[in-house]
Amino acid sequence: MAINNWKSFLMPYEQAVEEIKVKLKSIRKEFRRKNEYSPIEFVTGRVKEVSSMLEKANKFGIPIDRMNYELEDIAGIRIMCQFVDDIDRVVEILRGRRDMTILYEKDYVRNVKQSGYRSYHMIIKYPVNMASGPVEILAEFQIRTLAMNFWATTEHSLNYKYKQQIPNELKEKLKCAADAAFKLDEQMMEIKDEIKDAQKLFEVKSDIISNIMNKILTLNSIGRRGEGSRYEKSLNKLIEEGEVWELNSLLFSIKKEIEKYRDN
Ligand code: 0O2
Ligand code: 0O2
Repeated sequence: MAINNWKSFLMPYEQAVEEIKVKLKSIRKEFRRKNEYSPIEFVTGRVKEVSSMLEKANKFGIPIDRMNYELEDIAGIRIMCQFVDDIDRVVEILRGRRDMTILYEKDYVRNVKQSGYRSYHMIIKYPVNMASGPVEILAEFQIRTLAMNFWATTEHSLNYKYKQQIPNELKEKLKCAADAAFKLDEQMMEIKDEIKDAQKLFEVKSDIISNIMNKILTLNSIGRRGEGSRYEKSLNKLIEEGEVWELNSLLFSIKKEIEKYRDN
């Protein structure tokens, strides 16, 4: 393949990464809109650098014109989760999708790699509609916790620095760090319900507070600025330490106030 074709070669991959990111982010939004816990914390994506593609093709003896069939991670999507068991939920969600075909999966969460690397990988076939017509590309999902991501990102940089030849002493330290990341994930699982409750409480409170703020704006817009500022003061008192019932009761009384003026 001529080098001046790289740009068009990569176009469907770029398109696929953008599309899949939007789709996965909207799954997260859907959970949040329903006030449910989302197993997806955040999503990132990238198209592999041309230099890394060539390096990998050289390493595995892949001819350049076979790269789109044999390099499975030219398009890479990373899904970060808070807890280890979220990974299985994300895998189930992806298995249920009709807009992609799963070719195979690699479970490095249960089968930790020699390096200490943990992540769940899925290789998929994904159809993209380009101006020139439909194209199917391969893409790789890496699904991991925040702790797994922290470790993998750091180890990846060191591998790059040492050109895959990390000195043994450093390798040992990385193994210890991988064990610590594993323990952190285990400990987080133990207090998962507590963390989820706290996050839920935060979301519920934010929802009521933004409702109250909207009602204060309504009061101001119908010329009841005095009442508006009185409610604003009450809200300020509750913002940090107020209980849900106190915020709800403030919301209830401001709604009543608005109805009173609307009826007159
Ligand atoms: P928001 O509102 O921050 O959630 P993009 O093209 O910007 O959509 P891209 O290029 O993949 O996405 O961006 P990047 O920098 O790789 O990060 C992707 C998303 O992950 C961004 O959110 C970051 O804010 C978010 N992110 C990165 N690190 C963390 C982290 O440690 N914790 C959390 N919760 N989020 C993180 P968005 O999509 O811009 O939107
Ligand atoms: P990049 O720069 O992230 O794209 P292998 O034959 O085992 O060497 P293979 O067959 O490509 O690798 O598949 P595998 O093992 O599923 O790895 C695919 C990707 O997973 C890698 O892509 C890395 O992103 C990540 N990965 C796998 N093992 C490790 C590891 O030990 N440490 C880190 N940090 N990441 C890992 P690339 O192309 O190697 O790199």
